[in-house]
Order: sequence, then C-alpha cells, then structure tokens
Amino acid sequence: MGGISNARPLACGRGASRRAWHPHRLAGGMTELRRPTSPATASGLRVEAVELRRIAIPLVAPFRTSFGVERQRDVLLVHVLGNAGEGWGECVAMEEPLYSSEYADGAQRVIEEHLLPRLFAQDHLDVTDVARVLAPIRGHRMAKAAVEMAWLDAQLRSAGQSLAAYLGATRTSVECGVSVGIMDSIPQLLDAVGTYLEQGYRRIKLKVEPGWDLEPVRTVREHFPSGILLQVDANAAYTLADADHLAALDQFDLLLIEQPLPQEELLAHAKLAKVVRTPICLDESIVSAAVATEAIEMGACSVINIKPGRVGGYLEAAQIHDLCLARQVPVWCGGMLETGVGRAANVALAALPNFLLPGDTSASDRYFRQDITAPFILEDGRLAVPSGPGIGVEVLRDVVDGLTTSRRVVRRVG
Ligand code: SMG
Ligand code: MG
Repeated sequence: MGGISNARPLACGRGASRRAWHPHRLAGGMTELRRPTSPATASGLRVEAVELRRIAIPLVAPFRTSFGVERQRDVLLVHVLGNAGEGWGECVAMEEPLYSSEYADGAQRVIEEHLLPRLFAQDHLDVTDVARVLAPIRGHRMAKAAVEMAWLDAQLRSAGQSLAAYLGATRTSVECGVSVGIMDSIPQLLDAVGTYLEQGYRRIKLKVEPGWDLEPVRTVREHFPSGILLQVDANAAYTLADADHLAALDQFDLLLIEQPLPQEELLAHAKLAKVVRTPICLDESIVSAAVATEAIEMGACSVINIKPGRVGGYLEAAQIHDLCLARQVPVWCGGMLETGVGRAANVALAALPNFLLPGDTSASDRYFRQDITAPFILEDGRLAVPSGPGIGVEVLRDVVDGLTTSRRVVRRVG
C-alpha cells in the first residue's frame, strides 16, 4: 500500500470532466432548479417561515479529540417552510467553540438576527443566490451552510431532483472510513479498531495529540493486517517545532496526516510538508474555495478534507471538489458527527468523482442508538447514496420531538 504523493497521477472516475463549477452548467437533466417548469421553482423559493430546532442526541460512546470530549450532540436543525414545500438543514457547529470559532448558540443567534432578515428581504430567492445575499455577513460559515442546505433541500424536493444528481454524483454508494477517538489505553484502542474493521470500515482514522501519537499508531499497524488504510488527525494540536517528531510517523505508511498545525498557519504547513513524507491533509484551515486554492498553490497540503459546514455550504464544497479535481488533488468527505440529515447530504457529496478516499461518513450506529432519519447502514464498507428528491431522507418527527430542547419559528413579515 502506498500513500498519496503529490506526483501520483490520479485515476479520476468516469465523467470527471474538468469543468469550471457552475450548477447550471452540469450535463444531462441537472438544470431543474431554475428551469421554469413550475411557478414554485421558476424564480427560486419564497420562504414563509423557518423553524429552528435544537435537539440533544446522545452519542453511543464518548468521542475524544485533541480539543475535548463529545458525549452528546447539541444539534441545530433548520427547517424552512416555503411556497413550494419544505426543506431541512443541519448546522454542524458544536456546543462549544473548540473545533473552530463557531458554536451552536452563536450560530442560532446569527441565523435569527443576521441571516434570516436578509433572506426574508428577498421576495423569491434561488438557492444559488443565497451565499451572495449572505456575503456581507463575515464568517459564520456553519450557520450559513445550514440555511443554504435547507433551501437547497426545499428547492430540489419541489423540483423532484436528488441532491446527488444536482451536485454531479457519479456513484450510487460511497466507501466509508471511521474516525477513532483518543482512548484511555492501547488495549481499548485495539478493541475499538478491531470492532470497526470487523464491521467492514475501509479506512481507520486515529485521533492523535502530543503524548498519543507514535505509540498508538505503531501498535495499530503491528496488530492489524499491513494493508489496512490508516491515517491520523491532530486537530491542530502540534506546532512547526514538532516537525521532526511528526516525521517519525512516516515509517507507518499512513495515507495522510490531517491538520497537524493551527488553522491559520498555511505557511507552516507548507514548511512541514517539506520535512514530512506523509501527505499533509487540511481540514480546519480550508474555509473556502479561495483558501483551498492558496493552500494547494503554496504546497500547504496535497489532500483536502471537505466539510460543507466548514466552507459555508454544499455549493462551495462542490466548487472545492472541482478545483481540486482540476489540480489533481484528491479529496474526501469529513464528518462532524452529523445526524441522518447531514449524513444524507454528505454521502451525496462524497459520490462526486474526485472523492477518492473513504470519508468520515460512518453508519448511523457508529454515532447514535436512534438516528432522526432511517438509519444509514454499512454494507460491504459502503453507504448507499440517497436517490430521492432533495437530501433523499425523511426526518422522523416523533424522534425529533422527543429529543427537542428548544424550538423557535421565525416568520416572514409582510
Ligand atoms: O463524523 O465521524 C464523524 C467525526 C469525524 O473526526 C471527525 N471529525 O476534525 O475531522 C475532524 C472531526 C471534527 C469533529 S470532532 C467532534
Ligand atoms: Mg479533522
């Protein structure tokens, strides 16, 4: 098994043309959103009300990273009610601003006070214009992504088109990996990894931090067949002064090292990439297509983890996919412990041709005892891409009601 080097020519899937991203330029039946087939979609969506739901959903096991421990998810769901139907979005901001500066309460406040008033100021709005209307608000990409996702779901549902088809998916199922948290002991880690491999996961990602890196990686490598795909994620826990220490990971034939250094330090990542042979993958640093371009051009990374929430939505995520494809930089789909709502959309995105590595798109039972949609089930290491209209899954209202901690409805005035 070899890692991904900058030089390795990539086998791109069929249909992976090097088009510039524009959702209306996609081939074959992918222009429905603006095609004037019905008054509902002819000029975009008129949203009458937006329901903001907070749910508390326990994880099956605590998930420890270099920045903290998650025991349950505090999820903000965005439910838009429009003239042509409804749509759902999931905000991936965590309860506390530890992964990045956004957090669930802050995202909700930004949505209520800054995003929705701008959107309601438009009579009808096409989803491809949502980001432009929200652009004067700086940052807050997870909040924007959740709203845009709900808009997209509503428009696609009313047009009868799946998100996967709209984005340009070329597969009907995607290969899945699993992210394994920092454990209290090595035996516990081996146990967890062994269970996931038995379940069929195609790639293992180990969370690392100073003091939990070489030893757990070495043990996992030695304990399991040498062919397993293995990578690590530091969530920005190191500094450039750790370059030699990180280079010691090279001996373990990892697919990649994800986000070793702080988010803002692109240049430091470029310097690190000269010392470490293992490909550097960026997660937290890549907040937009523009930053992705800069990071690639300066040699800060040779692989990108795409998370739609982190970059402001699925349309920006698709743009990043396309620019990476054009530069032969492989991408994979990250995860933020999403419910079935976010997972459905992530799996659709992961079906695009340049998603060349298994994603953190694990099955529902890796996260929750009871998901808020029909569960995603791993079959032969893969999840099926939803093919129904919009995100292609239905929200289980009774389950959501049972988990709800707060509910607010913001209505259009006038
Ligand atoms: O959704 O399976 C998942 C989690 C994958 O490790 C994961 N996510 O930095 O990539 C990452 C982390 C961010 C969330 S940790 C709470
Ligand atoms: Mg990460």
